[in-house]
Amino acid sequence: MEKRYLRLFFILLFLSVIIVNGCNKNTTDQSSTSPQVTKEETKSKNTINEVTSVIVDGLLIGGYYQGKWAQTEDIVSKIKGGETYRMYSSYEYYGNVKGKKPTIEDEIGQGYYIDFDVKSETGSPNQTEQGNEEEFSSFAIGTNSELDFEPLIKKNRTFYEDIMSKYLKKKGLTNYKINLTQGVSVDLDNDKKKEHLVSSGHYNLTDTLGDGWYKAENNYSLLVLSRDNLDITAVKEAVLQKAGEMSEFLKVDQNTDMVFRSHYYIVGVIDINNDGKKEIISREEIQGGILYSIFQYENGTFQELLTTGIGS
Ligand SMILES: [Ca+2]
Ligand SMILES: [Ca+2]
Repeated sequence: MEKRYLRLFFILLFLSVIIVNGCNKNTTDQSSTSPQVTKEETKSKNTINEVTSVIVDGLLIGGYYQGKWAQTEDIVSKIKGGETYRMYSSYEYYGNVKGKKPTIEDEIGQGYYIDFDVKSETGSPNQTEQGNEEEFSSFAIGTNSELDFEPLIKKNRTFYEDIMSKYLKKKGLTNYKINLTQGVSVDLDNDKKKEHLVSSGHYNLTDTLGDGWYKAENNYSLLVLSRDNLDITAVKEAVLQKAGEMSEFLKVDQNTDMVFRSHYYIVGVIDINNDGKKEIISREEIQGGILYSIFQYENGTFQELLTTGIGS
């Protein structure tokens, strides 16, 4: 874990240098790149991007290739180094950089990581982000095209807690505590109205069964969607199952309902493959690993396009 946070720190450091250099912060990423990025770009070779790769927190999570969503293993050999990447946080477009050839590294688990061809010489992380450190993710899309990027915005905490509270009440889960992981608002379907995505999870330490499992009663993780004048719906829920064959290992009765602890974060909303429909990149933190997913939201439903995980 530590190494990953070190990497995140350096990404933050690098991003802060770009911010300091005065990159424009437009909704669509047609703004010019910072002087520093341009300087670095001239040193590296230019490679036309063969795939539209998606990198979150330095990890290659997959991409879009020949008209289809593709897993990391299917595209990694197409990335030669020298490709162009558009760098973002959940809230801002930062500018373009060049990426190096992916290398296998063992952080939380083995994965392909891409380093970017930018040096950060001075400066300290600049807390211009609206999110707290835990929520912060940077991502990069490897493409030569301009993309439609939709920055997340945050309303006050109570607004999102109310949404979660309504959902839990509707489900009859009155004893469940609200413990907000993230609340963001963003237009997912280009109708000019913002949808609200709220994640919450609460686990009583006394209910732990070990290895990420908890007794199901009163413990939960949820990612829900709220739209004006419509029902609040669940997008993702923690894995729920009976102990079954695992009961011996977890020292519980076979019929014990248990839930696998997870925490959901929305990383960013952007039209990765330039088809006019925005994708949602999410991160799910679980025991010993992270799952990254790309969704599409259309006609009121979510469709999972790609999921990749790393971990032990
Ligand atoms: Ca909308
Ligand atoms: Ca799209």
